[in-house]
Amino acid sequence: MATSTYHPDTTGCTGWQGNADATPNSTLAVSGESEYTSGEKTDTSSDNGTTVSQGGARACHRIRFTIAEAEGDVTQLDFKFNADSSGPGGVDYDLFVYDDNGSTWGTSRATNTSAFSDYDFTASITTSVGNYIDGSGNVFALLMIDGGSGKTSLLLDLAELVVTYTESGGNNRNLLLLGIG
Ligand SMILES: [Ca+2]
Ligand SMILES: [Ca+2]
Repeated sequence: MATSTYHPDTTGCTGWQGNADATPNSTLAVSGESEYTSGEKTDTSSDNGTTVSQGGARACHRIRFTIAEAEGDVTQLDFKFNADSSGPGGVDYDLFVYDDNGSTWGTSRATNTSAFSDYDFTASITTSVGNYIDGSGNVFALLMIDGGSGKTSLLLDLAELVVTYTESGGNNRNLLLLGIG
């Protein structure tokens, strides 16, 4: 097993900020979203207190991790989103991962219902991992305020995906050893 780590500023990856119309369902994109600038990709690629802020109702950050590993080699996806909030609590902050096979964001994988200054949203996928990787190697995750309060902002500090995979060549190496034997 080996791992690779991806952030919005990793080659091929990017993010968007916007305001969802509702709890995400089947639509991959969020209405009114705008893609991160290169500076915003950098700002969301390390947990250093430099954030990208999105305000308004159902503020959200949608990240596309484009992974280099072959889908069939991937055994686990581990997400970590570190964020700050401003304004009152009492709303849900939710992390979603897009199921490309079912064309749905599904249910929240990590939740915080209070205002917070520094919080890690984490989620791990260990079964049917290929369902979450599309035909172009894209994995999508979304952190959003799942509520109506426009007085709260969602400040994304870090978006990270760690991909665990079987190293290619393993089977070939075994065949080679059989050949020597
Ligand atoms: Ca932080
Ligand atoms: Ca940051």
